[in-house]
Amino acid sequence: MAGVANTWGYGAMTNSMNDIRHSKLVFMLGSNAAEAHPVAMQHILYAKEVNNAPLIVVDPRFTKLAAKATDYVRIRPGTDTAFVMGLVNEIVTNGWHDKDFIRKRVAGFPEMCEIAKHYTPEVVEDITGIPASEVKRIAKLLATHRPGTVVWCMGATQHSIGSSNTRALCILQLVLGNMGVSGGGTNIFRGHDNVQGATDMCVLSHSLPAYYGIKDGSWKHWCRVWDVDYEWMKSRFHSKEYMNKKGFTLARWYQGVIQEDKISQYTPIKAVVFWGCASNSQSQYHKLKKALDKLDLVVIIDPFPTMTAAACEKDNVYLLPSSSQYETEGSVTSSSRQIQWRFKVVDPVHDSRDDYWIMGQMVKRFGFHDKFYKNIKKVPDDITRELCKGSLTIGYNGALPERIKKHTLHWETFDVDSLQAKGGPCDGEYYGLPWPCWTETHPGTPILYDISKPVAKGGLPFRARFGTEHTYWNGRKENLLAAPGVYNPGSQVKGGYPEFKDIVPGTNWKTDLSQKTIKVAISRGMAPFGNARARCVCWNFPDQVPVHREPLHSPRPDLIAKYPTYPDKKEQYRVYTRFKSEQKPELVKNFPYVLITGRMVEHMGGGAETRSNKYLAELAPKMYAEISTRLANNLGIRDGDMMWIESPEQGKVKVMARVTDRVDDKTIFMPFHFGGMFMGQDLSGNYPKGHEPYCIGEPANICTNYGYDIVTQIQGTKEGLCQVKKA
Ligand SMILES: Nc1nc2c(c(=O)[nH]1)N[C@H]1C(S)=C(S)[C@@H](COP(=O)(O)OP(=O)(O)OC[C@H]3O[C@@H](n4cnc5c(=O)[nH]c(N)nc54)[C@H](O)[C@@H]3O)O[C@H]1N2
Ligand SMILES: Nc1nc2c(c(=O)[nH]1)N[C@H]1C(S)=C(S)[C@@H](COP(=O)(O)OP(=O)(O)OC[C@H]3O[C@@H](n4cnc5c(=O)[nH]c(N)nc54)[C@H](O)[C@@H]3O)O[C@H]1N2
Ligand SMILES: [Mo]
Repeated sequence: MAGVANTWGYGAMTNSMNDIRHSKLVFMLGSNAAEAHPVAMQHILYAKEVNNAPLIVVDPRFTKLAAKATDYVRIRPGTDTAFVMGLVNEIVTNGWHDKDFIRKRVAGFPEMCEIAKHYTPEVVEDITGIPASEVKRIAKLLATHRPGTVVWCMGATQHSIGSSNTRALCILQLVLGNMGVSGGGTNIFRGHDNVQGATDMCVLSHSLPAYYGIKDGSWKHWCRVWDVDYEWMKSRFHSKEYMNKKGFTLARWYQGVIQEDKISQYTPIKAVVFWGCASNSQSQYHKLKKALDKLDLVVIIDPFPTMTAAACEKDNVYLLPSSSQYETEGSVTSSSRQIQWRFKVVDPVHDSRDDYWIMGQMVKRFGFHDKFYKNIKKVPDDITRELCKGSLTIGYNGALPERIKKHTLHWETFDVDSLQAKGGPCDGEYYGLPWPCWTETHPGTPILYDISKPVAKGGLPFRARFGTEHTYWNGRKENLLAAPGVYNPGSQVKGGYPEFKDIVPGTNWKTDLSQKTIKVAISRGMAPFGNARARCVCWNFPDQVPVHREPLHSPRPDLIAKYPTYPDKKEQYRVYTRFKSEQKPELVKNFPYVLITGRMVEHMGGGAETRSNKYLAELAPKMYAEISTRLANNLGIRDGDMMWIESPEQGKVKVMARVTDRVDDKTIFMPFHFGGMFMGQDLSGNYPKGHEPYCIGEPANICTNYGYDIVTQIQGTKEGLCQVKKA
């Protein structure tokens, strides 16, 4: 069957939640941490209160986080790249950039500046709606409060140019010299419990575990780890081509069934397994629903039936009740790259089984249990051990189950500010052995790219990953390794160096399973992955330097002409993806409002869990849309009235109006946690009897528009257009 990937998240934190306590400024773009990361808020508020750090919040909505900001910046959805490149330009123009850091540790700076200079404060104002004076003021705040941290979340990533947003934010931190230092960094607050672990272990269709790309060498590496024959593995695929071909993503798998966009696969998809995934989290839901009706088989492995069960009209669905996190154990990895052991609280209740058991049974019935489980004597410890053994790229190899458990059991011995244990059985180690944890005695890496510490004590330079030299479009050639004089204390080489290889002939630090290469590097005071410069120019991306491109569905036809989107992509993760052919300037006439979506603190994801909890359901029982006072009055809509929100692709939902000036007069916001309704129709009769959630509502994703990131194919659920009518 085709692989299906979850590409929601993007990246990992370079520092940690706790390290924000050292920040002199906190810049948050597209995050509503007050609702989505309420525990992390304590560190953000600490920086604000104790360090007097400005808290800058960039969001189209005045959110609960914005309410805590010292500086709230209202931005037009989908224009963050223009704003951030504008900040970069303003910083460089005024000479506020960290010249020493850039000279020694950054690549492609002059080329990046050539592009950034287009984004003058006036140009930024036109694109983003942020006054030019605000652009200048925020740039000055960033320059005068170092080190500052940059935090981003889904408001930055869920766009057709989401990957450009994330790169622009990295460039901002490089220009300010805020990388590799406590209080700085690029800190992506991630999503689910253990989503970092899930990404690290590859719930993705374009790589193998630990970011080993799907290539022959990686397959051979993992086959060695799993102790299975590579030739046998190859024989499991339709053809060699498919072994190394990216699969479908979670955002677009249903195209593999309905094929509205052309697919590049030898067969349509016939069956889907939802393993801890609620389908109403996917955009264009009315189209996904068509796929559910067409499939031969739908399997839901979840503690709850989810909206998927209610949406399936055919008798093609199997429910396998899985247990919850409290009824199982294993390792989980946090946003801050820290690993913890989760101990079991109770045995699985009712007739549920834990995910390991279900997985084991499936593998048995598919007939290859003997191959994959022969070295797994104890579940889950031996599974963790196997992942550690193979995941050398991100240094999971030192985080063995015994060490993780010891940390979790002694977490009171770790310091809240530094994350380091003071005395006790984990003395000197960092909590959760933040990856990379290179050896069985390595303390973990609390801050990535920090050259003030020896590598053996948690320091690291930037990784050498893209060769040692590059020639830019203007003909300039640059050495990509770090400048002389840049090295971690104790390094045998006093400057840049490439990655380690051929210590064991024919292998490198990523593929040497004896781990000798890594140990040799550390014993020389050096990083296994080399010591290079961080890139401002990514020659392997569609835009080498991030530039503004209008959202696919934009309210500004004039800017579509000036900043058009990409050409269509013929084969992106097995499906044709429309960009240019989808960007129609006239759309705004009939769909005049911008639609954005996001979270509320009371509910989680598709809401199957939280809407099945009567206390949370009581706190937030109703699906709604935020609409500004002026717009509501113009449309004759009063707070609490029902209204229809309609998408350009014939999706529509009937929801309650919440009249509020959190949103501006052109923007509608909907939370995406509801399900159980479909375009005005009540589906609660479709849930298994007794398993209806306590509250139901329309899925916002019926209205979220077509549109996907050019690199990751994340769905653009934070840009789009809609129409609003009183119901
Ligand atoms: N209570 C609760 N907590 C959660 C979750 C949950 O469902 N419920 N989900 C978890 C998961 S999986 C994730 S990924 C995280 C997500 O955490 P967040 O990304 O913080 O949550 P969202 O509300 O989706 O989006 C954040 C903000 O982005 C803004 N935004 C929309 N468009 C734009 C734009 O173009 N530019 C900018 N700058 N901002 C924009 C929205 O108005 C919103 O306030 O939360 C995690 N935590
Ligand atoms: N419009 C819009 N859509 C969005 C977003 C948005 O901001 N706007 N955000 C996107 C993002 S960032 C994300 S991450 C996705 C989230 O989308 P999903 O991952 O589909 O949403 P969740 O509800 O968190 O789904 C998790 C499911 O796992 C089940 N579950 C919980 N514990 C276990 C377990 O131990 N085992 C098993 N097998 N199942 C378990 C829960 O009951 C739930 O049904 O939504 C995306 N969709
Ligand atoms: Mo997420």
